[in-house]
Amino acid sequence: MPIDPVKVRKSSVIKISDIPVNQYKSDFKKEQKTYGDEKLKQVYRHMLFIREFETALNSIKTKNVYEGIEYNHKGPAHLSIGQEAAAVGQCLNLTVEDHIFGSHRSHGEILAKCFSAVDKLDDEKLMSIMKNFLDGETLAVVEKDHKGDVRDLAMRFVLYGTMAEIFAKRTGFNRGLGGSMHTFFTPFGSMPNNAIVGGSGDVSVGAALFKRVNRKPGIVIANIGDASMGCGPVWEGMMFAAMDQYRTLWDKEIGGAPPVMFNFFNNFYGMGGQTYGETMGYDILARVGAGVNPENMHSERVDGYNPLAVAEAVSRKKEILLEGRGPVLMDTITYRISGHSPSDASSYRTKEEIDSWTESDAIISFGEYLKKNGVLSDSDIESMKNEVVETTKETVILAVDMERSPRVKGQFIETVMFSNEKREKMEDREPEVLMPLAENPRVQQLSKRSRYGLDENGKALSAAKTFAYRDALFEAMIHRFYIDPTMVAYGEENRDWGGAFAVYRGLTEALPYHRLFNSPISEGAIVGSGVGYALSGGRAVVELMYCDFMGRAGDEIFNQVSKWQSMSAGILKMPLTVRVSVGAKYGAQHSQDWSAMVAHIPGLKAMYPATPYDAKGMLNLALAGTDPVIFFESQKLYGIGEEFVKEGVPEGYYEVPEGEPVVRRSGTDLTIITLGPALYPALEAARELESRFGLSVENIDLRFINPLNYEPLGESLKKTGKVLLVSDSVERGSFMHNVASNLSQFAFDYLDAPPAVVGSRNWISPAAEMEEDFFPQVEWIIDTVHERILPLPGYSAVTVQTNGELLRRSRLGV
Ligand SMILES: Cc1ncc(C[n+]2csc(CCOP(=O)(O)OP(=O)(O)O)c2C)c(N)n1
Ligand SMILES: [Mg+2]
Repeated sequence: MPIDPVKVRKSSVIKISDIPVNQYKSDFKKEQKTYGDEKLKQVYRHMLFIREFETALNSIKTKNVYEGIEYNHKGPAHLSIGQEAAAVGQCLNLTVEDHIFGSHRSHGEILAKCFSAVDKLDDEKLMSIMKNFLDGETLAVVEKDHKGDVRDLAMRFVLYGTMAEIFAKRTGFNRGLGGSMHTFFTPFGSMPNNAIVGGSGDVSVGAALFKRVNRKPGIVIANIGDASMGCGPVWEGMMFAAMDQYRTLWDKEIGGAPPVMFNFFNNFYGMGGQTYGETMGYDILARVGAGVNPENMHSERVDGYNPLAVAEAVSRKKEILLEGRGPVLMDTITYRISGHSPSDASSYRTKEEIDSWTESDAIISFGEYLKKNGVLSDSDIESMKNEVVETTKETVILAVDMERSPRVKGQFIETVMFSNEKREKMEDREPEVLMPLAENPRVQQLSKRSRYGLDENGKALSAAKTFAYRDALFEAMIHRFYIDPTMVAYGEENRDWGGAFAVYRGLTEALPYHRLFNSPISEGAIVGSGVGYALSGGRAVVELMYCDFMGRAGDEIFNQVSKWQSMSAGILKMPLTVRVSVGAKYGAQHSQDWSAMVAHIPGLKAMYPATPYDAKGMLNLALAGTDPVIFFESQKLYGIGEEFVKEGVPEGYYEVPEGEPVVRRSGTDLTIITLGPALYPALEAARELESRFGLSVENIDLRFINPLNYEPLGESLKKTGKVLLVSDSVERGSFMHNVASNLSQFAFDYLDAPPAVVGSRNWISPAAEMEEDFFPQVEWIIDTVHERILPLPGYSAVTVQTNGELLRRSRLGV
C-alpha cells in the first residue's frame, strides 16, 4: 500500500467514537424468551456450584477441613468468590468449540465453561469424552457407585477432575502436573490457564490464529485480570490481533482477523494494588480499546454482577469476531470478595467496601431476580443449595482420598517432558500454496548451485555458485510447507523482505499471506502466539531476528513454550520451532549467543547447526516433530557452503539424528568440542596444532544442546584424554561449562588434564572492528592448550589464557 505524503500530512483530528458502559437493561420477558426457565435455573445452579467449590477450597486452605473432611493442601488456591456471575454469564452462550484461556484465578471459569459444555453435548458424546480422557481413569473414580444420569455424572466429572488436579492427583485433569493455576480441559473448550499474569494475552491470539487459518469453528477468549493491562504480552497480543493485514492483504475467504476477545475480569485490584485510581491511568478499562484501532476494539464495559448482561454482550461480540471484525475488548466488572489468596489479610481495602459488594452479591441478587419472576421458589433454592453442598462434599471426599486419587510417581514427569512424536503433517488435507514447487524461482535458482562448497583445490566457491547455509534452511522450510497444511511462519520482515537474512526469499511467491506474514515488532507475541497456535494443533515456525531479542520474549520462551506439554501431562503438543538468529558485527545488543539460557530451561529442545548439511537436516528434524525447538542459526554462517559432506547437501529429504554430535576431523591427541560457528576457528587451530606441533586433534561439533548424547564425546576422550571446549557464548555460564563438567564426571578416568573452556570475553560484544578481542580466536585456543592442557614444546603463548588469568577475571567480574 503506497504511503501518500499528501494524505498523511493533511491536517485533521482523530475522532473517537463512543464506548458503551454498562448499557444492559434487564428485561425479564425477553430473557425468558431467549433462555427459557430451565437455562435460567442452570445459571443460578452453576454459580452456586462455583461458590461452593471455592468455599470448600478456602476452608481447606485456612482450616485444613471442609464439612468435616480433613485435608492439607500445600499449593495455591486463588479463589474467585464474588466473580461467579461473570464466569457463568460468559459461558452461557458459548459453544463447545469456543475456547477460553485464563489466568491464575480460573477455577470458576473452568467450571463455568465445562458446565456449559455439559449442557450442550448429548449423553453419547459426553460418555465418549469422559471414557477416552486419560484412559478413563478420571471417570472411573466418579462413576463408581454413581446413581444419577449422564449429565449429572458429567458435572461430577468436571468438579472432581478440577479439584483432583488442584490437589495434584493423577486422576486430575492434568494428572496433577498443572495444578490450581494451570489446569484446563480441552474437550469442553477450557484451554490452558496461566500463572503468569497476562500470559494468556498473546497465547490466545495464536489459538485464534489457528482457528482462522485452519477454518475452525468458534472464537477464543483470553480471560485476564484488570491488572494484566500493565503486561507486555497483553499489549503485544492486542497489536498482533489488530493488524490491518487480515483485512487488507489476506484472502477474503479466510474470514478476516483472528477471532479473539480480550476479556478483563475487572475486580479493580491486582493483589493489593488498586488498578482504579492507583496503578493504572485508564479510569475505565474499556477506554484502552480506543488506543488500538478505529473500532475501539468494539470495547465495552459490562456489569459482571449480572450474568445475563455478560451473556448478552458475549453473544454480540462473538458475532463480530466470527465476521472477522475483531479483536474485541470486554471490561467485565466484578469483585473478588475472597482475598487474592487465603493468606490475604485484605489490608489494602476497607471492610465497608467488601461489605457493600457482599450486599450486592451476584448470586443472591440473581436468585432474588428469578424468584421475583416466578422461576424459582424458596424451596427450589433450598434444595438446589443442598444438592450443591452434597455434591461438593462427595467431590472433596474423592479428591482427598489417596487411594482412589493417588499421585503420579515422580518419574512420570520424565515421560511427558517431550512428546517425541514424528508427524509429517498436523492435519490431513492439501496445503494451500500458490505455485508448484518446481516453478519456484528460488528452487530453480538453487538447482544451478553447487551443493558442495569447495572447489577441487579445497577453496571456497564464489557466493553466486554456492548452495549456502541460508539456502539449506529455505529447503527445509519449503519442504514442510508443501506437506503440512497447518504450517505457518511469521516474524518481523518475514514476507516481502525475504526474512531478515534472506532465508525466506522465494517463500513469498509460494505461499498465501495467511501462511507467511510479517508480524508487528512484538517478540513476546511472536513467540506467545506461536505457543497458542501449536497447542491448538498447528505447526508454527516463528523467528527472532537476533538472539538478543530473546529477552523480549523471555516469558514466552522460558515459561510458555517450554512448559505446556509437561504441565498438561502430555495432553498438549507443541510443534513450534523458534528460529533464533545469533548475530555478529552489530555490537553489544545484537551479537550475543544466549544458548546457555535455553539449555537451562527444562522442556526445550535446542539445536545449533554449523554447516549447510546440518542446517537442512536439523531443521527438517525440528519441523517433523511435535516438540518445541529453539533453533539457533548464526549470522556468521548464512553465506557459507558445505565443506564436510563431500556429496554436498542432498536435494532430497533427510534428517540429522537427534542429539548426536558429529566428528568433523579425527585425531588421537586432543579433542576440541565446539558449538555453532566456533567450529571454524577450532578447525583452524587443529590444523595449526598438527602442522606446528605434530598434535593429532579431533574436532567434534556438538550440533545439539538438548537432547545430547555424550557417548561420542566419551569415545573421543578415551582416545585423546584431553578436551577443550569452545563456543561464541561469553565464557561465564556458557553451555560448554556444563558439557565440561559432565565430561569431568563421565570420563574422569580417561582425562589427563581438566577440560578447558574457551568462550567470548565476559564483556559487551564490541563493534565489528573490535570483535577479534571478543570472540574466541585461533590463538586463544592454541594458547589455552599450551597453558592449561598440554605444554607445546618451544612455544610461547601470544595471549594470556592461564588459570591465574581466569582467577583475575573472575575476581573482577569480567
Ligand atoms: C508476571 C507475573 N507478575 C506477577 C505475578 C504475581 N501476581 C499473581 S496474581 C497478581 C495480581 C493480578 O491481578 P489481576 O491481573 O487483576 O488478576 P486478579 O488477581 O485480580 O484476578 C500478581 C501481581 C505473577 N503471577 N505473574
Ligand atoms: Mg484484578
